[in-house]
Amino acid sequence: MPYKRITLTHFLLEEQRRLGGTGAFTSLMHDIITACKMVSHEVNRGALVGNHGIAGTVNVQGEDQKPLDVLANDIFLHMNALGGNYAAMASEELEDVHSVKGSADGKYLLLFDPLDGSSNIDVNISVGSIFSILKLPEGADPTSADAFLQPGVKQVCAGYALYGSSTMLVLTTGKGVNGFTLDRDVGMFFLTHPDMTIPADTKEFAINASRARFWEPPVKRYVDECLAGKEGPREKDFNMRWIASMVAEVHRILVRGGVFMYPADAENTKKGGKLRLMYEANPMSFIVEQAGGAATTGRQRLMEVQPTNLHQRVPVILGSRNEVERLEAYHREAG
Ligand code: AHM
Ligand code: MG
Repeated sequence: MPYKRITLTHFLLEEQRRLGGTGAFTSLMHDIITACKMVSHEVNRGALVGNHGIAGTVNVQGEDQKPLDVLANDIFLHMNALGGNYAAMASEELEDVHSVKGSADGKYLLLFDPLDGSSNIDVNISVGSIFSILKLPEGADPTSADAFLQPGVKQVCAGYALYGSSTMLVLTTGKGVNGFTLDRDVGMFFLTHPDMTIPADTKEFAINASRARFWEPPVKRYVDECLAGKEGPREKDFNMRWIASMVAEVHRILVRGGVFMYPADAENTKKGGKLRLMYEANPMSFIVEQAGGAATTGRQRLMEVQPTNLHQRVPVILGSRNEVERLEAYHREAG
């Protein structure tokens, strides 16, 4: 059989040739890939090098930081500053915009969650990194958060790295979604999941059911109908999953379909929801839409939400198109 493996580097160079790019984008992707490989290495070494437990610091969200939250954030900041492609960066772990010194020519803005699902680190369950790339608007000041406050439809690239039983990098530049698996011995990502697509229908949903007492009527109706199975109005049995690691949930949905919900509820609605719009919901929505799925707050397409704050939270419902549309209809009917 002829040898056919394609590296992520070759894949990006091919894209660059196709789009007639200058190489800036390929170089910037390289920095992200290196950062993800380094974080993967640290996640993998875990307790051997003291990467478990808590760091003793609290981030801008008021959450206890884990040593790996801090380390992954430092790796992302350092590796992505080296190429000079970014004018500035923003992270879940930093209150303010991080300006990149000496990058007067940087034309892009990088947003990231360096280690999502970090409550799973100590129990050795999958975590991931999420990133979103925006263009620096003409004349905008990259040291101000205002430059970043662009709706998700403006993203030029989004992706995630999943540190699971294998490490994967999944990516979109607005022309479909492709998945790459890290070969640790070679030190390279190889294309293993070309043209990932989400089936329109599903029999699997994901929600943190411990919050059921706070749910709004449309979410409660949807889940009750799923739980009623074959005898209920949906006339089929549903399965349920909750990993508490959004990267792993979205990856499952890309591979076999499903719907993921972290909706607004009576307890989190004052804060706007649980998940962060700019570096969690938007990049995942871009990927999900590019794979043929849909992403909504329940009342609005997620990527059309106009951000007003770097760390703004938002309700998230995403995955198989027909289920997401059903949830939107339930929200409309509820008023
Ligand atoms: P984090 O960025 O602090 O890790 O929080 C985001 C995570 C998501 O990955 C996941 O979907 C959610 O929080 C789980 O929340 P909960 O613990 O309420 O189930
Ligand atoms: Mg997160």
